Amino acid sequence: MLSIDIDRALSLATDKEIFPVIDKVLNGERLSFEDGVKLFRTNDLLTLGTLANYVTEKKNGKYAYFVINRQINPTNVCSLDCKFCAFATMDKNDPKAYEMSYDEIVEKARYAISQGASEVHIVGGLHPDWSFDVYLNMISILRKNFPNLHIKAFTAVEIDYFSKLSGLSYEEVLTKLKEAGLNSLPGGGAEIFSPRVRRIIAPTKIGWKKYLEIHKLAHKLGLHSTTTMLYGHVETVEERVDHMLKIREAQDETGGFTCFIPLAYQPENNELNITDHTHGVDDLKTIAVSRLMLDNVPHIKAYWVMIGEKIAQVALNFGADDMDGTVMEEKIAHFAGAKSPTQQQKEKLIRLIKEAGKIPVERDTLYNHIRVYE
Ligand code: V47
Repeated sequence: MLSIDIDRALSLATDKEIFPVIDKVLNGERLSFEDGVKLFRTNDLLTLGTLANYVTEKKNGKYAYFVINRQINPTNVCSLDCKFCAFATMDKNDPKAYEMSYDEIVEKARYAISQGASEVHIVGGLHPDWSFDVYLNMISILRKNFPNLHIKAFTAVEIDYFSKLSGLSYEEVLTKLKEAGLNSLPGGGAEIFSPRVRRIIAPTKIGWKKYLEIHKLAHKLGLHSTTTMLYGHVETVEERVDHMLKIREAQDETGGFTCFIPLAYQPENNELNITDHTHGVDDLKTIAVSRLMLDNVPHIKAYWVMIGEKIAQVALNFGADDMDGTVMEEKIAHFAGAKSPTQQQKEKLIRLIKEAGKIPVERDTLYNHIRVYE
């Protein structure tokens, strides 16, 4: 049951430019590239939010999800040279370089499980001295120790690297990882698909075609994945909409993406000359437009780490229905100046969701309900 009287809510809309887009959404029609750009350009933020919230509630009712999870970043030594990244170093002798042992990784996972975690989310650098087997064994060892833990690990960028290291095809790499115990892929590495932007911010990273090829292949092998978009740097709104449409097209083919996560760019300690964080209006618009454009992606995540708890909470009425989770040890955004905490208590997530007027649901990685906090 929708809690919104949508006609009454939308009777207050002020921007004539988006009236036809509103009609399309209410009629369940798919939005075009031009519609997405208009939505980004509107100043009628409340109408945009109302419309996105309407779509969210049609898909997920009043549920808003969180997961008890832990991020583990096994190394920050990386052979890529992404200009926005403050986490990685190319030099393994850099004082900030680190490598975790298998024991350390297992202990981190063990602690997470003792705190109720159902998921570990593992991503890290493309270490020039590690073979594919080093990464593969990481998964086998975790699986041996924790038979029920959901292991969400390795972005498409890492999968491409493993393929280069091992001489195996993407399909063979994914199959080996799956056999070792991998359950799903995280969405990192997407950045912005536009080749123009990639040349500036991530010149040595794989392009969008390979990123989506790997995700689609993973889906065909029975692995689900999430997908992301890094915004708030040198991209245009047109490039954001184009990024969303490419994801929508891939999702039409496989249906394997569970969630879309807009990642707000954090500007510190990196080589891009941008000094400002994203602001609230842009964060909320990006969440709302994502919800409206990606009609075939079940969930939209307001990642509190990058947009802060306050905007993430408001985003739950602007199209988001997920806050990610407890995270326990966040490095990537915090090395780059994120102002949020590095971890979150479950109780706090429940409170943020309840205050937003939604029903908190502890989920597993695939959005099965673990506990509903009515
Ligand atoms: O791929 C790196 C981004 C990503 C910065 O799949 C930055 O559920 C902002 O993908 N400012 C890793 N972002 C994090 C990620 C993620 C996070 C939470 C959930 C999921 C999921 C995925 O972080 C990287 C890159 O796109 N990133 N540096 C920065 N300065």
